[in-house]
Amino acid sequence: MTNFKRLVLGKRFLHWKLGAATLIFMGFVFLIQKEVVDREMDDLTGHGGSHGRKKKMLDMVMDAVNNLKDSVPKMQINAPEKPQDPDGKKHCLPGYYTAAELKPFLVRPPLDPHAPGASGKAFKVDNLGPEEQKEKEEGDKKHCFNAFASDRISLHRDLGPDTRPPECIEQKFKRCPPLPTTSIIIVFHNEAWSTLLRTVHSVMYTSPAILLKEIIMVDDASTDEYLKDKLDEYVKPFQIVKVVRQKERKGLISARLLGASVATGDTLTFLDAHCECYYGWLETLLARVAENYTAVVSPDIVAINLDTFEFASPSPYGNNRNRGNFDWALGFGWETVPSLENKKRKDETYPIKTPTFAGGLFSISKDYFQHIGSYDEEMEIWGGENIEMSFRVWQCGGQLEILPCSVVGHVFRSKSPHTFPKGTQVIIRNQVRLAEVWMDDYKEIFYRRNREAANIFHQSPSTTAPYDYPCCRGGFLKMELPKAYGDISKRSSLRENLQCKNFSWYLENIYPEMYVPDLNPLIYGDIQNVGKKWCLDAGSDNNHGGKPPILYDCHRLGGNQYFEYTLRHEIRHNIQKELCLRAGKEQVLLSKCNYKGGGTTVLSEEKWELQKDQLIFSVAYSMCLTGNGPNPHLVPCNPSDPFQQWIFRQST
Ligand SMILES: *[C@@H]1O[C@H](CO)[C@@H](O)[C@H](O)[C@H]1NC(C)=O
Ligand SMILES: *[C@@H]1O[C@H](CO)[C@@H](O)[C@H](O)[C@H]1NC(C)=O
Ligand SMILES: [Mn+2]
Repeated sequence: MTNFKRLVLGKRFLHWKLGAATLIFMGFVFLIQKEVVDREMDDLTGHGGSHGRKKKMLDMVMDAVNNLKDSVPKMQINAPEKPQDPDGKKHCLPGYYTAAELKPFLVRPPLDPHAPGASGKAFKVDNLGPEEQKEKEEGDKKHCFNAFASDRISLHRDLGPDTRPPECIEQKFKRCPPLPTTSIIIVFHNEAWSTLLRTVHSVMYTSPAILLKEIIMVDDASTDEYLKDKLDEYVKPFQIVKVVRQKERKGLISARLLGASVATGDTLTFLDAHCECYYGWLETLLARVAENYTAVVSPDIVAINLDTFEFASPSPYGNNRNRGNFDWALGFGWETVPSLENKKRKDETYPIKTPTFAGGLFSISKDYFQHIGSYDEEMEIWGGENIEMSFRVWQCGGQLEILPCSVVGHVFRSKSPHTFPKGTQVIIRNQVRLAEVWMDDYKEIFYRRNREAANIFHQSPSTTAPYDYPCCRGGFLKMELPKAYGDISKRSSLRENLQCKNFSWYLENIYPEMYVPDLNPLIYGDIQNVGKKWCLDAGSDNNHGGKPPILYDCHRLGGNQYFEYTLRHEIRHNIQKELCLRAGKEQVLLSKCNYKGGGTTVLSEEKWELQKDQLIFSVAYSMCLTGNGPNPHLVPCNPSDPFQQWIFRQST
C-alpha cells in the first residue's frame, strides 16, 4: 500500500479526514445553494444583487451547514426526538383516564379499623377523667368544635366505602381536553393541629397525583406556636406542601389572594382548614372546569359532626339536593333545589346551577379567577365576599355550580371562634360595598332591612360635596372625604369593563324563584301599639311561619320588628323568610305569604287596611287588630280603644 493510500483509507487521523471531507462537501452545497437562491431571488424581486439577498443567502448556507452536520454519521445513538406540536397545544389521547392514571398522590397507610373515628365513624368516649374533661372544655372553647375528639382520631383516617350514587362511582373522565392541574389553597388562623393536618393528608390521599400541583397553606397571622416552626418541619418531607404567611391578620379574602398569587396550577381549589375529602372529589370538579373554564364549581359539602367528628357519608340515592340562596339582608342560606330545576338533570353527574355559593370550598380556573376580578381587595376579614362573588360570576357571564358527585366534609360550627380585629361591622361594610357595585336599585331593599348598612352608606361623606382642605402655604386643596365603605371605583369599572349584566337580569334569569319585595313599599318600619307602647314582633328566629306574632319592647333596629305595608296591602315581615300577618277567628298568625309573585294571589286573610284612626282592619273578617293580650288578635272595631290603635313608624 502506498503512503497516500494509507493516509486516505487508513484508520489514523479519522477525525481530520472526516472534517476535510465535510468541508469539501459543504463548499459544493454552498455553490448549489447560491445558484438556486440567486434564481429564486431574481424571480421574486425582479432584480438581482441586494443587501437582503446576501443576508438571506447566508442564512440558507447556515441552514445547509446545519443540515449537513446532522447528516454526518454520529458515534452516539440519540433517542428519537419528539415531534414538535405545531399549535403548541397539549396533546391528549382519546378515550378516558384509567383508574391507574388517576391514582392518588399518596396511598393511605394501613389503619386499625377499630381506632377512634376510623372509617369516618363517630368518636365516642364516656367517663372522662378530670384532666380529660378540662382538655375537652378548653378545646371546645378555643375552636368551637370538639378538638379533644379530633386530636384522638388518626390524621390518616379513611371514610369507609364509597357510598355515592352509582353513576358518580362509575363516572369516567375524558382525556381530551386534559384535566387541568390544581393548586389547593387552605387558609388557616389558629386552627387546631389535628383538623388542619387531617385536611392536608386527606387531600394527598384522595387527589390524583397528575392533578395535584401543590398544596398552599396560607397562615393568616396565627399566634399559636405549634403553627410556626413545628408546622414547617412537619410538612417539609412533603415537597408538594408550601406554607406562606401573612404577618398581620388581614382575613380570609386577603389570605386567599396571597395564596393565589403564588399558585402555579392551571386551577385554584380553595378549601377550609377543617375538611376531609371524599373519593373522586377533585377530578369531578376539575372535569367541569376542563369542559367550560367559566364554570366555578363547588363540591357537595357534607357535615363532619362538630362533637363526634362523624363523617356524614353521601346517600347513594342522591336525594334532597341543596343549593345556595340569599335573603334580602344579604345573608347566605341553603334551599332545596326546585324540582323543575332538578328534572333538567339526567343523573347526579349533572351540575346543579346555584344562585349563590357558600364560598369556602370551590375550584376555579386560575385565568378565569383573574379575569373575573378575583376578590374585592378592599373587603375586610370575611363576610359578604361569597355573595359578592356569586352575583359577579353570574352577572359577568360565568356560572356557579354544585357537583353532587364531588363530596367534601366540613366541620360546620355554630359560631366562629375568631375575633374580628375591627369588630363585626366589617361584614356590613363589605355588604354595602357589594350592594353598591352589583345590586343597582335593589340595594334599597337591603338598606331597609339593615339600618346599620344604611347608616354606613348615608354617613358616607361622599354624599356631601367635596370640601376645601387647607394646605400648601395658605392654599386649599379640593378633597373628598373617604367613604365609610371605602372606594368602589375599581369594582365599578370592573363591572363596566366586563360588560356585566344588571341585577334585574340576575333575578329574572338566575334566581326567578326569589321573591322580590316592593322596591317602594307604602310604609316600612315598626308597628307600635298605642295602648301597650310595645311593637309588633316576629318573635324568635325559629318562626318559620305558622306562629303568632308577639308584642315586645320597641328597639328600632328593624330585625324581628321590621314590617312592610306592601302595594298589595299585606303586612309583611320579610327578611329571611316571607311571612305575612294572616287574620283568623281564633288567632292572628305570621304565616308564609300566599302571594309569591308569578301567578299567585293575595289571600283576603292577608289583606289589611290601615285606617285613618290608626286601626288595622282585616278585610276578610271586618274586624280590627288589638294588642290587648299575650298575642295580637282580632276584635270588633272600636276606634277609641288605644289597644286597637297602631302607629306604623316609617324608618328613615
Ligand atoms: C361555557 O358556558 C357558557 C355559558 O353557558 C357558554 O356561553 C360558553 O359558550 C361555554 N364555553 C365553552 C367553551 O363551552
Ligand atoms: C337590565 O338589563 C336588561 C337586559 O338584560 C334591560 O332590558 C333592562 O332595561 C336593564 N335594567 C336596567 C334598570 O338598567
Ligand atoms: Mn369552616
